[in-house]
Amino acid sequence: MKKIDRIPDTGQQWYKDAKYGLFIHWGLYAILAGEYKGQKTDHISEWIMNTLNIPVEEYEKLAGEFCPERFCADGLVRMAKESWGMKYIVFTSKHHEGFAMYHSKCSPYNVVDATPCGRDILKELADACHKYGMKLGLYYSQAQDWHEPDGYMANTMMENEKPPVDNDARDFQHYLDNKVKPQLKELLTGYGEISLIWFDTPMGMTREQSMECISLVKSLQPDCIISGRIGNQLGDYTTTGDNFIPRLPFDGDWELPATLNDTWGYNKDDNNWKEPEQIIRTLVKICSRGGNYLLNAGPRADGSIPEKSVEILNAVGQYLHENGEGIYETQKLGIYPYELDWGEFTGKPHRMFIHVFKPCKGLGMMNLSANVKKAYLLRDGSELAYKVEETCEGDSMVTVELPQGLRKQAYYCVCLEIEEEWPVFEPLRG
Ligand code: H79
Repeated sequence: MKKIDRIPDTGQQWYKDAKYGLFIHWGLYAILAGEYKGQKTDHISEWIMNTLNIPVEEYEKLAGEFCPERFCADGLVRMAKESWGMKYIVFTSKHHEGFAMYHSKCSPYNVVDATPCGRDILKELADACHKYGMKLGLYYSQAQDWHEPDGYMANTMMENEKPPVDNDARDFQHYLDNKVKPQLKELLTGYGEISLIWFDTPMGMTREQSMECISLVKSLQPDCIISGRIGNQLGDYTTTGDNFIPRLPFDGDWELPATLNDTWGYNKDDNNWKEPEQIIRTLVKICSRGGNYLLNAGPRADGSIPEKSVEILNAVGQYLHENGEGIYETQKLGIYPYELDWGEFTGKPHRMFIHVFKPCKGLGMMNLSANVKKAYLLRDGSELAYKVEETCEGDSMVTVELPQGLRKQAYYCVCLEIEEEWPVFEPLRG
């Protein structure tokens, strides 16, 4: 595939500053929770219609069971903001299954017209986001739509045998003109400010078709950001592979979409949860490399968030509550030449943040050259002693000294105020 040399830029300061957002995957797949007629899926659960080859007429019937009696948009948005420290939410307005989680006038296959609950879930969420000043983005599957004869469907390694789909035989333009564009128009005109559209899996979309979607979005809401997966390298930022962390600092705006366990949609049997510590370390790495972390929660069919997800996100939120200054609004740093087993750096002009993940006697940083003016514990501002020196080999070295109490702790952050705008990381030399 030809890659275009262009540094993607959203032009939106809120997005560059946000660093941490909540992805919400919710649709009819949550009712199945990873199991259909006694058969469990081994794969991401929102793909169950595809991987277990469930016929459209069968899958559609799930809508009749959708009953989100425990869903409270207000509570969820407040929790995401206040307890979890998230700055934006991206919600699945329509995933590959084709079901609209809002009141669509151009397809009756939606959460108001096709379910007994009759609630416009997106309206509830949008109202709560606007109330709490939470930026709202919408996931919209623009290419795959397994409910429509002309939408694409990825050919997968099937658990149930089925003939391959011939996507080339489908009238994709017809689907684009008659479902995607009218629905995008509804989403961007009926729910107030929409800050981002999260397109996904462009598959065979042409450059012109990607452009048609972009032009429509920008004509309705010019500040709305387009995700990297609109296709044809036309997005406003780079979306990394799902759960794939770039190893190095990466130019331009970018975002890592990630799961808390091994699925996006709810799966009752998936207990492979990441530890909060791992999430924190990943968040810090992403910040030091210049990106945003879009971390997923998959509500159950009744709208409740799995307790384990809440527990993990609360713990990460606690770290952010104390150390958020070293996360939000940070910018990409240069490449520090050593892999530290105890921590990781983030930075803002004239400030370097040392995130410490293990008990340490002191924080020694070789090949860091900076005129340090002050070192302090971020969570309470208490000053720490430090030394700026040269090693016997002639390398620069900054050491932050730690009081006894701190030496036993982990998951805290130290701020260095420095004279330079950015610290200099000296390369290794012979
Ligand atoms: O929305 C989430 C996923 O459903 C979606 N992107 C994130 C944000 C996504 N689309 N495609 N993929 C993820 C990757 C697809 C992987 C596949 Fe498979 C491998 C498709 C077929 C083989 C996993 C295994 C899904 C079905 C079988």
